[in-house]
Amino acid sequence: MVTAPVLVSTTATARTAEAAIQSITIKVAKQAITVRGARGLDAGRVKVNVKGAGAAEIVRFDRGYEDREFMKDLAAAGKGDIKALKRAIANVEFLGGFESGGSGTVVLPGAGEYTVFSFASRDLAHFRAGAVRKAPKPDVDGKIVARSGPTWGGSSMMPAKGAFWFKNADRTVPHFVILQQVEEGTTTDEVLKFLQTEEGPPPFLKAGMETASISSGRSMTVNYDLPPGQYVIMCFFPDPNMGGMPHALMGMLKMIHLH
Ligand SMILES: [Cu+2]
Repeated sequence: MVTAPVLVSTTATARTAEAAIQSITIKVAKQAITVRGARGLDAGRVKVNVKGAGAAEIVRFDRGYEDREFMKDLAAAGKGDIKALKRAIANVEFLGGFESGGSGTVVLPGAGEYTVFSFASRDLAHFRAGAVRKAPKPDVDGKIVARSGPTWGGSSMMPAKGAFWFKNADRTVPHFVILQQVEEGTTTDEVLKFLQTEEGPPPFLKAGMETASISSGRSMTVNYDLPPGQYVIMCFFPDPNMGGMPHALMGMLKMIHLH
């Protein structure tokens, strides 16, 4: 980044914007999830850092749907119970989150209680947010958009390090992003064939990253730092209208280059 002399007024604006972004840190352990920095938190855009044993996902429950129902539905959905999956999708707003070591920003839509869960923990954490405080969207280097179909839209090229904007523009179901490095020249047909048959060596290289899920209409920004190369964008959220089939197996695959 270039450091240049700036006008006093610009500096003042930048300082205000910086102060306006709040930040929380989520630590995931098998027995417990802890949230730091949530005291006095306002809703709106919040910086989130995740540490510990696994990914953290921030959600908001509908009135009358609580921890017990969520844990039950999550476990049942994982075993292929489509009714439980549909109930969870209907009652839970997925707001985003990051894998361990990951960070970015998520938007808390309004005052109220939020829940944090992780597939790596048996615990749930809760925190409250006050009324929405306006905070600017951070600059991004690319965008990844989930669309109805389901298909991917957005950038076909991004820098290897930066932040991308992930938006769920699909009207129906939650989606998440996996960026998985592949051999240069790999096609989505080749990846799909592997996913469907699981025959032959996986066409995947070592590098990759993933985000938590976001519901229809939600977005988040995701910081990333990956080796340059070709990546396939995938989502494995189970589709309730396709018997729980992960979206990637329905062909929700797109190639992107990081340079
Ligand atoms: Cu999906």
